[in-house]
Amino acid sequence: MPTYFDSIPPIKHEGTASNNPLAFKYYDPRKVVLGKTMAEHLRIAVCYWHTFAWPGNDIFGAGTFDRPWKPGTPMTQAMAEDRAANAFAFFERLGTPFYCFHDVDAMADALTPSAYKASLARIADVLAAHQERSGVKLLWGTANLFSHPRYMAGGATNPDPEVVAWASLQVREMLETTHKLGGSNYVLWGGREGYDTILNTNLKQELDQLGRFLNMVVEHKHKIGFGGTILIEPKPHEPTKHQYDRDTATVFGFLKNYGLENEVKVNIEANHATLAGNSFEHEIATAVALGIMGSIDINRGDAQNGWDTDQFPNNVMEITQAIYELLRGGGFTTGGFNFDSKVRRQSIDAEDLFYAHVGGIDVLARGLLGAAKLIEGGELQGFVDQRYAGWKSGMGEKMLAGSASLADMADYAVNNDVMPVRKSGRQEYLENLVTNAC
Ligand code: XLS
Ligand code: NI
Ligand code: NI
Repeated sequence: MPTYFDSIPPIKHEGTASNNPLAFKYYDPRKVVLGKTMAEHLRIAVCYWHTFAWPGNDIFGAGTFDRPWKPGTPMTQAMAEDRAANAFAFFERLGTPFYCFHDVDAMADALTPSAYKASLARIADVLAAHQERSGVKLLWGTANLFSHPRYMAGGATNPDPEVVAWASLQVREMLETTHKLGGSNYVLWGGREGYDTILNTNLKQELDQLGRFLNMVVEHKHKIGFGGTILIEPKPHEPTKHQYDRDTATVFGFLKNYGLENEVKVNIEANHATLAGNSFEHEIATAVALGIMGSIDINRGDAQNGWDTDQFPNNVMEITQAIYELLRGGGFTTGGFNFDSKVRRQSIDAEDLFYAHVGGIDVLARGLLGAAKLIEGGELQGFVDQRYAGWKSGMGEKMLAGSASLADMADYAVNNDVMPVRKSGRQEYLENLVTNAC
């Protein structure tokens, strides 16, 4: 069957001397870095929604993309199959190992709960056949609990239990579909799990609903024997004014509160981190520190506006710092880098989809190489280790072990006439190390 991408040759690694815009300059899937191949480190996925389901609309204007598989229009089974064939033609040409999708990105439209089940099952068989034929795997699946008007007041946090029953149906079916397709993770992004105004919201009730819902998802995961990781994707707002999963630290508190900190990890998105007023590397470092680092949605925002613009990453220094934090935490296990990024509305050609991904993947590869240089050089880690060396012995060690009290520490200061010597934090020196590694 012919596809939209037939004129595009498979993307190859040609190295930094190449001028070919449809070739990787840095990403060489077989290149070994710190004992693993680039492909194993980065575990790259293409997302179905922005790249194949989004028609190129924005809040002021209609879709600009004229793709043969008709993004955005009501979908029949034939259209859904056409979309899947085109999506896999894209993945295969790009040569990336994974993809991610929401139920409604891939399936034919269905109005009733039983039609929903049947329609999802039909497209799951088609996706399974494409996976089998191409070798492309599912990084994660998810259910869309935010687009349909029924979810205007929330999915799991809706005031109406009948809406939560619908949400349960979609999540159960997509969790089982993800399991059937051999997915490595299952993601929950709570786009509408928050409020537009606190005036109409029972916050405690909604948090309890969300906590119970997530427990139900974990119980079901174990019941069906799904071995992948359940991931929450933090975001502070948009579409709601406030989302409960606002950032990684907030999600950790929520998981602790509902007894889920050993069951659920986070899917960190670069642009969501910046919307929350955090840096991307802060979110990764926090997740690593709290033991909940799962996967990453890679994209970037725009410094001049406060939306989730989902642009393709292009800042090598930022990505180097992010991958450095990721590698310090041991790198991905079930997670990977999912390109939750979209081309701009004026980038209407098939080539644009490739330029975007090729560039983004090369930025990740450069970030990986830079991070590996920083790790091999050891200066950054060495500086940090030496900065905290005082905690390895004496009163510092005793305090952390719990054998010195507040009074013991205070008396130590008095008895020894303690006068600490200030030491430079060396920020500029450390920033230069990162710049020079890129
Ligand atoms: C939206 C989110 C969404 C999730 C999947 O901002 O990034 O795309 O990744 O529901
Ligand atoms: Ni995302
Ligand atoms: Ni997003």
